[in-house]
Parts: sequence; C-alpha cells; structure tokens
Amino acid sequence: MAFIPYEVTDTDKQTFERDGYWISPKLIDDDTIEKLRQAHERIWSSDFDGDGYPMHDVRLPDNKLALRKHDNGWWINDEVRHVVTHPELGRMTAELLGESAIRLWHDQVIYKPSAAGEETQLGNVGWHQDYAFWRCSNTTSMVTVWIALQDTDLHNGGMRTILGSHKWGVVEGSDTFFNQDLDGLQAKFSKGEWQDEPCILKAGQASFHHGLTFHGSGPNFSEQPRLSVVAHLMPGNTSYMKGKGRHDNVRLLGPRPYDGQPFNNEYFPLLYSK
Ligand SMILES: O=C(O)CCC(=O)C(=O)O
Repeated sequence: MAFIPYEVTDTDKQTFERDGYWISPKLIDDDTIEKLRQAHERIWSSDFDGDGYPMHDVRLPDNKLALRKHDNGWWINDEVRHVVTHPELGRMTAELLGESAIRLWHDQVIYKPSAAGEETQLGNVGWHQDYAFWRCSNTTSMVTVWIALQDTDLHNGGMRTILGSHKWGVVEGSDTFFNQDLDGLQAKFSKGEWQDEPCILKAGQASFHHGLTFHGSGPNFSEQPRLSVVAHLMPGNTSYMKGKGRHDNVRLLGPRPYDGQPFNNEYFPLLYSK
C-alpha cells in the first residue's frame, strides 16, 4: 500500500482558504485503490479484520438504490485503517489548516450504487455542513478528506461544493446529509450566494474540504457504483464542548465526559505532529 507524498504549496493553501476546499493530486497508487475497492466488498459482506465489532451494524439498506455508508471502517478493516490514519494525510491537513498536529475524528466508507436508467434521489447526499454534526467539538476548523476510488464527476454522482461557504459560519439546521432534496435545501440555505462547483477527481485523488463548507451530491447515472473512503480530521488539541449537540464520539471519551476534555485517546489516533 503506497501513499504518494505531496508538499502542499502556498497556492494550495490560498485555494483552500478562499474556496473552502482543495483538490489534491493523486495520493494513493493503483494497488492501494484496488485494495480499498476490495475493502468495500469485504465490509459490505461483513468480512471484518480483527476480533472486534463495527461501531454500528453494517446493514445493507432495503432498497438497493440507496446510499450505503459506514462510520469508522478503520475499526474493522486494515486497508481503511492504513489510509485514514496515514501520516501524509495528517501532514497535508496540518499544512492547510496551519495546525501543528492532526488526529482522526472518524472515517466513512461510502458506496453510492448505480442508478442508471432510474428516476431516484436515493443516492443523493443533501447540502450540509459537516460541522453541523460535530458541534460537540470546540473547533470548526476540521477537514474532510474524500478519496475517490474511481474517476469521479457529476455523471457518477460526485460531490459538489459551494465556493466560499465555509465563511458563512455555522448555519442553523445544516445537518442535512440525509435530506435528498437538493433543490429544496439550496432554496433554504442559499440567500442569493450559491456558487456550486463539481469536485472532479481521478481515482486516487482527494478533495479536502473545511468543516463549514456546504457540499452535497446527486444521482449516480453511471453503470458502476461510486466508491470512496473518507477521513474526517481535526486539530490535535480538539476537545469536547458540552451542550451543543450529540455525537457518538462523545461516548468514546468514557461514561463521564467533561467539558474541555480532549479527544485524544486511542479512538482518535494522532496522524501527525510537527
Ligand atoms: O459522498 C458524498 O457524496 C458526500 C460525502 C460527504 O458529505 C462527506 O464526506 O462529508
């Protein structure tokens, strides 16, 4: 499994700061892409590495056109773990955020089935801000690294991001990943400004978006599923902020989490420290 090292440039940082996202060059080689595609198959057929359990049941949706996703694939799959905890991802994210250390918040393994010839929105991901789900964290300065396991564009339901929307702050009610009505959500959130840009990626490239950047995705019109592995990353000193919304990660701090408790135990591995 090999990562292809890349030095983030000042121009890359400026793009990330201006647009709220940045697309990397190819970061993982073809062998790693193939292993991650196999990891998908193994996860969806409940063939797990290690002796433990997944964080949530890996249950296939009743409708085969529906999006499948699993959180913390790294608990149950070695290839996913290798990639989402990779120091290179941490180093690049540290550069983009101007942080000295980066930890894993959680990962996602996402499978968008083919909807070729179907009239369906079941594979859609609603416009949302990731941080809307993560308000128990004391910083919005978090990053999602979305790694494409095939060439990805709007034909196969690739992500779209709203340029500059990371500067809008935390927008109330933007925890709308599971709302498949993209037009309705746009009407709700746009307030006139809405510059929608497709994330066009070759297999092995990644898009790095800020925790406040609005993004979503539409149908997969291609004949093949759209596969990705996603790492959600945070600054190394991120801590729990009480009273701001529930997230399963808070349980991983123990039975009596306290306000200000750092997310720094083994559930939140350190990827990189300067
Ligand atoms: O896979 C998608 O289309 C959206 C994924 C997403 O919202 C995310 O990774 O933050």
